[in-house]
Amino acid sequence: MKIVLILPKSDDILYSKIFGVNFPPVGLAYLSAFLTQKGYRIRIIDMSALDMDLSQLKFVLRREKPDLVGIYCAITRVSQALSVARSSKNEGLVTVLGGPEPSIHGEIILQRNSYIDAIVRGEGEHSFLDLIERLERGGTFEGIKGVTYRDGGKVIENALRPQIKNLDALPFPLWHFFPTERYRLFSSFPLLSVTSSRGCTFNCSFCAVPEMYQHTWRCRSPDSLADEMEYLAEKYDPSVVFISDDCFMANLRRVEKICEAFYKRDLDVSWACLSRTDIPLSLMQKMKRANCIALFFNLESQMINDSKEVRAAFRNAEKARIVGVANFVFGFPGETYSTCRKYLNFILGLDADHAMFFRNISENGLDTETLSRIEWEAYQTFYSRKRYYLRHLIKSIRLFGFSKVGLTFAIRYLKWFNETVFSMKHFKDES
Ligand code: B12
Ligand code: SF4
Repeated sequence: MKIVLILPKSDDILYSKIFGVNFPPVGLAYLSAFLTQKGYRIRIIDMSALDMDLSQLKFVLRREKPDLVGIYCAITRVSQALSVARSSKNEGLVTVLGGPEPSIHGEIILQRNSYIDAIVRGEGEHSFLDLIERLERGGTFEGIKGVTYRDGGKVIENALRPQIKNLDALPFPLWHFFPTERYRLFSSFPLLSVTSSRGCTFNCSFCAVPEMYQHTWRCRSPDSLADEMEYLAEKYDPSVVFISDDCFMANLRRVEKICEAFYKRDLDVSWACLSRTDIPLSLMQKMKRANCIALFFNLESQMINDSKEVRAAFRNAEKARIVGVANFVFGFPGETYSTCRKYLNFILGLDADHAMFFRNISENGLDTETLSRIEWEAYQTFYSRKRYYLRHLIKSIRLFGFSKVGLTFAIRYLKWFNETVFSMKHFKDES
């Protein structure tokens, strides 16, 4: 059976334009490595990175002649994923959706869109494999754990699938099947991703992760992660590897062990991860020693009330010579334009090296127009501060001086930084 896995385009996301970033679809990468190991021929179509439209997709599908199309879908890709599914069905193919959005809204998606045959909920590897094998035998999807499917006019949600116990057993992604030349940060640094754990035991109301992973958190061993980093460094030589976990910092002792494993092997690859703010300086220093170059601190509006911890996190990152990035999502229910401005002022006072602002589009929060306005204003205000500009320039030169990235990259980064800051200023002048 021939299978095509597709990453549809995303809604317009400002951060990807500003930071010149295309994240590699690491979920599809693990899924395809697993299916390849089981003997299947997988073709990847990253429509997002390739900027491919539906007519080009149709052409590729006709050329490839797959039997089955699997489509990744998160909230920022829903309309594009549905269009891809419709086009695939028009080509007479079996269409299956996976990823966070169908994992939590599978039934509704199937009820409303008759061109989708099935949805794989949560972790994809075993459920998708079972579904493929069932198709090969000409059977229905009845009873396949983790799958929601259509049976005539009815939508049937099969039971949950027990999760993979040993994540170390999963094969490493085969990135040469992906358009890796398009996965870049600041438009020039080759970027790849790994995951070291899955799930989260917290229960934030806006988040899809707890339901996707049945309120559990599982992790790989530090050695398994170090093996994958070594493999990536040798085979693909990325400038940065992003650890794309739901909750990488769930267990700080484990993070420490991971750093020790990286350090022992003298891994020549820089990495970055999402982080909470209550990380001690000693751990950040260990992370730096293990080549961590950036921490993306997930900030929440409530943190403004306890700003001491947040300020300390950025101060410590600076002491450890790690780039501190403020990650902030605007527009949760109850927020207004003026509360968002208050959050922004708080972020401006943090001495963050960079800031990534997102819009909450998953709930009935702020309207799109206000969200767009605050998002732009946030980037513009953050990057057009004179004091920030000078400080960051000096800091970057110091950081590059100590890091393993080459002179060419340092120059490209500073070029990006300069252009970004000036384009923000330009925007401000115009408005
Ligand atoms: C890292 C991350 C980011 C990073 C990088 C994003 C990237 N593109 O890599 C940053 C910080 C930039 C980011 C930004 C945002 N993110 Co984000 N992000 C994540 C996070 C924590 C990890 C994603 C990941 O790599 N997972 C690891 C891989 C292994 O898992 P996976 O992709 O889910 O794949 C597995 C299964 O889903 C399944 N599967 C996947 N595809 C398919 C396809 C088929 C056919 C099948 C059968 C199975 C299958 O099999 C895979 C292997 O088991 C997820 C949480 C999550 N678990 O999805 C949130 C998440 C995807 N983000 C989310 C959101 C909302 C956002 C933002 C809009 C900001 C916000 N919070 O409002 C922005 C913008 C999104 C964008 N367009 O990029 C939501 C999406 C919600 C939803 N209902 O879809 C999530 C789920 C978190 C949440 N709060 O609920 N994000
Ligand atoms: S801590 Fe992060 S991953 Fe866990 S439920 Fe909250 S937002 Fe989701």
